This record gives sequence, C-alpha cells and structure tokens, in this order.
Amino acid sequence: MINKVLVANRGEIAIRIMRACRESGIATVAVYSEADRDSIFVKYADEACSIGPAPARDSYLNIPGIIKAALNCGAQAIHPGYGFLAENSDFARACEEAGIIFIGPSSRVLELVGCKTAARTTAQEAGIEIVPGINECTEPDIIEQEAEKIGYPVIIKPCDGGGGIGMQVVKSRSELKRSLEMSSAIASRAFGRGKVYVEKYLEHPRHIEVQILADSCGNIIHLGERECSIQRMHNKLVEEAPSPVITPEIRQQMGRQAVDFARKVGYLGAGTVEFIYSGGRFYFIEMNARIQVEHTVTEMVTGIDIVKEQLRIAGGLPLSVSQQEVKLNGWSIECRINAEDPLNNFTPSPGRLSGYRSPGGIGIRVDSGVYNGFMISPYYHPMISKLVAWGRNREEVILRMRRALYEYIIVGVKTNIILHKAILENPRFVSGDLGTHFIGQESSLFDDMRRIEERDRAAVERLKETFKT
Ligand code: MV4
Repeated sequence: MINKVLVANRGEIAIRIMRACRESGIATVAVYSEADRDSIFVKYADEACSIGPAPARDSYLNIPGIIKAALNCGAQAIHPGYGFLAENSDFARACEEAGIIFIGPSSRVLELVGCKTAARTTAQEAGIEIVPGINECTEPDIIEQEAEKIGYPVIIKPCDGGGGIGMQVVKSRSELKRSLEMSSAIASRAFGRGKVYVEKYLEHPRHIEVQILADSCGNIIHLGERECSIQRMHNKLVEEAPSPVITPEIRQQMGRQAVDFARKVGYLGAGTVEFIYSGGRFYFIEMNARIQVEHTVTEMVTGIDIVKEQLRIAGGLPLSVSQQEVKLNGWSIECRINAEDPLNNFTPSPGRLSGYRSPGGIGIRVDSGVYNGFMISPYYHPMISKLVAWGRNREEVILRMRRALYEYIIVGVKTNIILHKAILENPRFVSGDLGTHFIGQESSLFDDMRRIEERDRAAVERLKETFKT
C-alpha cells in the first residue's frame, strides 16, 4: 500500500492528483519552484518542498532534486502529472533505481511508446491499422523513395517526442528536402535526436483518442473515446466525450484495439491511444503514456475517477471496475481557459487576477489552481482552468457550457473565453461537424468573437464590477 505520494507537477493537475490522494487516504508532498510559492497546490499538500529558484521552469525537470525530496519526505511513490517528466523514461528509471514507485508504466514501456516508429511496429503486430508509411527512422533518400511509393501529400514526423512538434506536411516532391531538414532540425533541438519518419498525410481527419487503464493483475479496460479535434497549432482547445461520429460498433473496435496495444506493450496505469479518424476509418498514430489534460470529460461520462485508479494500480490493487461495468452516461465538454488574447494572435497574457469568479451550478466542474488575486506566471503555460460541463445529451451540454461561459468572470488578464463562446455557438460545432482544421477553416470565428463581446458587454461589465478586488 502507498501512504504518501510526491506530486512532481504544478497548478491544476497537482491539485487534481492531491484530491484523488485525499479521497484515497494518501498523504501528499508538493514540490515547487519559487515562482509557485503562493500557489494553491503548495498549500493543499500535507508537506511542501522547494526545489528551485524563481524563475524556474526547470525546477519541475530536476530529476535528482525531485528524487531527493521524495526520499527525504518518505514518499513511496511519485505522480508526474502531464508535461514535464510525465513520459520521461530516464525519470521513471531513476525512480525505479531509488526504490520509488513511478505512477505510470515502466521505463522500458515509456521508451518503447516514446519511439513512434517502434510503436507503429508494435501496433501492426497487434493487428491494429496504422497510417501507410514507414516504421523506421531512416535516411533522407529512403524517405524520398517511400514518399513516392505512398503518394503525396505525406507528413514527416520526428521519431521521438510527439504532440505535433516538428511535424511537416509535404505536398509535393519539390518540398520534401526542405521539410525533412526542418523537421529534423526541430526534432534535434526538442528531443536531442533528429530522426524522422514518413506517413501518408490524411487531409482533414478527426483526432480521436481512447482512454485505457491497465493494472498489475492483468486487467486492461477502455473508457471510451474523446474527440479532440478542436485545436490550434497542436494546442487542444475543446474536447468532448463521447465523439459525435463514433457509433457503438466503432467504439468497441477502437476500444479493443487500444486494449490490444496496451497488452502488447505490457502497459501499466492510465494511458491514451491516439487515432486519427478519416473517411469512416480510424488509424493508430501514437500512445500517450500519461494522464492527459482532457481526462476530465471521460470521468464525467463514466463516473470513474481516473487518478484514483492510477493510485490503486500503483499500489498493486486491481482496477475498481470491469469492462462490463463501464457505462457511458450523457455527454461532456471541456473548454481550456487560457490567459491569452484570441483577438491578438493568441499572445499570452500573464498577470494578476484582479477579479475572479468561476461558474458553478448543475453539471459544471472547474479544475484550476488559481484564485482571486493570483499571479499568472509568465514562466509556464498560461492555462487558468479547465471548464468542464456534463449534460444528458450533446444539446444539453452545449447549452450548459454556454451558460457557464457567460458566468465566468476573469479581471486583470485577457482570456480566450470569448473564443470558446464563439465556438460553442458555431453552427458547424453545434452540428458535430468537427475536424483538426476547424479553427483555421471557420474564419467567421473572429467576427463572431467581436459580435459576442459586444452583445455580452453589459452583463460582463456588471459582473466584473461585482467581483473586482
Ligand atoms: C497526422 C495527421 C494527418 N496524417 N498523421 C498531430 C499530433 C500528433 N499526435 C499527430 N498529428 C497528426 N498526425 C497523418 N498521417 C494530422 C495530425 C494533426 C495535425 C497535423 C498538422 C497540423 C495540425 C494537426 C492537428 C491535429 C492533428
């Protein structure tokens, strides 16, 4: 049994994890950079340990410092959250060597799924459909041959990393050389290795992912899919569960394939198998070996606390639910609320929240690490909160999310709430006609934002006046 967990992360996800610990009777240790000294997650924890000076993004990447803090505090396990060290096999190995439980899969599995071509090979071996392309990171002339074989357009992807970093879409042979160089250079800088591979580029796919849970007793289940197509430059903006296009039959197929993949690699913990969905077919692209930002929508429709399951699994307990018992109920949408200006090229807008009131009422969940007077730091991603709504069906959850966005009052920084309002009122969004190019294609969103801002101005001003400090 685990009785103390160190949370190697910050902000909303640190609090999310500590909430699950509290409900599980597990004590918590926060580690923090001096820039985060005044954050809620530092105070929520039973113990807190400073691991670096301000301004320090790197504090949360300090492997020896974090391991030392865990040993000092007597934490038997470390939860890495998302980002930072979450999928870092060196960190998982350092935990293993220090006799600390890394809450996630083994370093070996992180290495395997971290290499996207190895993951493709494994998927293929498990009988899962992958996008046409090559399964090895190889030399430019071989890639060129393969690209001719597959047919343009193709997409060049770094073998390491993921999340869209360094990916290059190539429309024709004449662009290939340049794109290869670009992709490789970006990969070198980001992942320390410039290896790339090539796949057929699917033009307007949906991005759909399946949540899985695997315990150490041999049980692996899936919790259905999330639709994450609404994104901008690989930053997801709106996610939902279930997906408007997935039928029960397709869900069962995707779920089974995700479970097969997890079994094949020897997965442990919570993970996500990413697919792209195009022309009624779906293709494996990669696995994310971590809790994801958008896990909340799956929790809302299944009623399962995914982080509590992670803690059970890490402690050697079986999953608390069987596949049979997983039932999808209603619909959920998440809006990522960021301190950024959608009317000015999404420029980050750090600063002090001089007024703050989050929405509430039936069917609303707000996961956040901020409070009235909180300083949004320029050193980290400017996410303020995840606004999550639940409804009995898609129509109800859309109306509820619009209502919650109307209630959300944030003074002192620019936010993307206005963009979320425009998306939630967009006819294509409402009809469920989503795709990864939605934001780019719906050029009316920018005029819509201005119109909605004008329309809601009086109410917003009234409320801002009330909650200003
Ligand atoms: C693709 C694709 C189309 N075809 N692969 C982006 C995130 C990463 N996990 C996988 N991604 C994609 N892989 C093939 N074969 C489209 C995406 C993709 C994307 C690509 C370029 C620009 C924006 C995008 C947004 C979402 C997904």
